[in-house]
Amino acid sequence: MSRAKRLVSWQLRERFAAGLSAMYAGEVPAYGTLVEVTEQVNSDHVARHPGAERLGSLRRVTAERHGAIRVGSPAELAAVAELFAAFGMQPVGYYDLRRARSPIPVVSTAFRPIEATELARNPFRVFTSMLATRDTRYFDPDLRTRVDTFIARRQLFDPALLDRARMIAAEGACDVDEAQAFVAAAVAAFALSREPIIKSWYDELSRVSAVAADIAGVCSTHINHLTPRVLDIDDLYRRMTERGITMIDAIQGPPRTDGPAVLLRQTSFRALAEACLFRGRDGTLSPGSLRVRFGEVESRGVALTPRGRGRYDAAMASDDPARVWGDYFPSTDTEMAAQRLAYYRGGDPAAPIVYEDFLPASAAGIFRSNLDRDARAGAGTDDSGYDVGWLAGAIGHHIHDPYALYEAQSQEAPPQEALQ
Ligand code: OOG
Ligand code: NI
Repeated sequence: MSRAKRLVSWQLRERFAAGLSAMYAGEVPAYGTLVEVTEQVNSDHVARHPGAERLGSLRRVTAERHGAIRVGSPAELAAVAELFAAFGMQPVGYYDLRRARSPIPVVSTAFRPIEATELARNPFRVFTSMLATRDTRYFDPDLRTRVDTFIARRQLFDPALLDRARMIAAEGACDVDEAQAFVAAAVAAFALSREPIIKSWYDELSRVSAVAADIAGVCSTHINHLTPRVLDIDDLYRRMTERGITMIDAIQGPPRTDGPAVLLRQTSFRALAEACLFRGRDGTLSPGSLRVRFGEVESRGVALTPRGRGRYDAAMASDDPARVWGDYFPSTDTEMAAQRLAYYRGGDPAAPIVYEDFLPASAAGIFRSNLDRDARAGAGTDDSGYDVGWLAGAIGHHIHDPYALYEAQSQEAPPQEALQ
């Protein structure tokens, strides 16, 4: 029996990431510049540094992106989980950004492939945050009810799209002639809506937090940034500045060091304000603008073990992490592996396992640096009950522990050809 050609989940994921990238480039011109400069930095870097592909092939890194979205309720997060499952992306890790030095009223997870071969094919990931409406320090009971009601009435995804996603996830593949429409519909669900925004509601939420307004002040979600991966973030920073794009922040995460790159370094720039329409109390429409999207770039290093992460946190607590780095970390992969500070496939120092996740302090810094202002938590204690177990139960999905995934990878044999 002849069967229609099928696309498997990584091929769908590759098309999904590419589709979002094309859409975002059309919407946010500075993103196009960022991708262009990133590709130049990466090919220059690989040409000059033998072994530069040890943390991922140039092919993987060139296509590599992470996006970020924000939703308003566990039901919406569950819908996101169903959609992303069709692309082989599962929730990994729990980030409580309310605990950051500059708190943000969200709890988050990241959807990504979890197997080494899948990550090597296409590692697309989406940092996904949920508004913490149960946290009474931000939302009093009356406001919480109104936010929850508003969220419950909107529909982020067409039910037919979610039905298709469930079927594709169950089969692990999709007929090639259906794939294009499915991916296009999934991409379109994350476009910035041009629907009028109710001004009084948006403003009321903005007084709680700019993030609350961005999430619950409108009837849809949107990709708020799409981040390419660069092999030399300091070089990128310099070249973007030369192009006249002001990178707003210092680089988040570990300092530049001579030893093995660890975890994740990120920096961002603010996108331009985009036109929108506000609806006033009397129903009249007036033009306005919002700055809800931004640009970000990242570089990735080796994944740290819990022990390495303890050292990292201690180094970062210093006033000058770069100066004290050598007190916490050795300068070679061999030593990192011997001291069990980082993960290496089969324990082989020549085969570092790249960090595939995020950092809560950096994530909060990225959120923060792109807001005009954000509110502080009100007084009181946190009795919301949010934690990873609560979130997993609320969305009805297991949330993978990143350390367990790295640990399992480190037990695998050193790399084969496919991972190079
Ligand atoms: C997410 C910010 C976090 C990162 O790379 O750490 C993030 C957001 O602003 O919605 O994307
Ligand atoms: Ni990001």
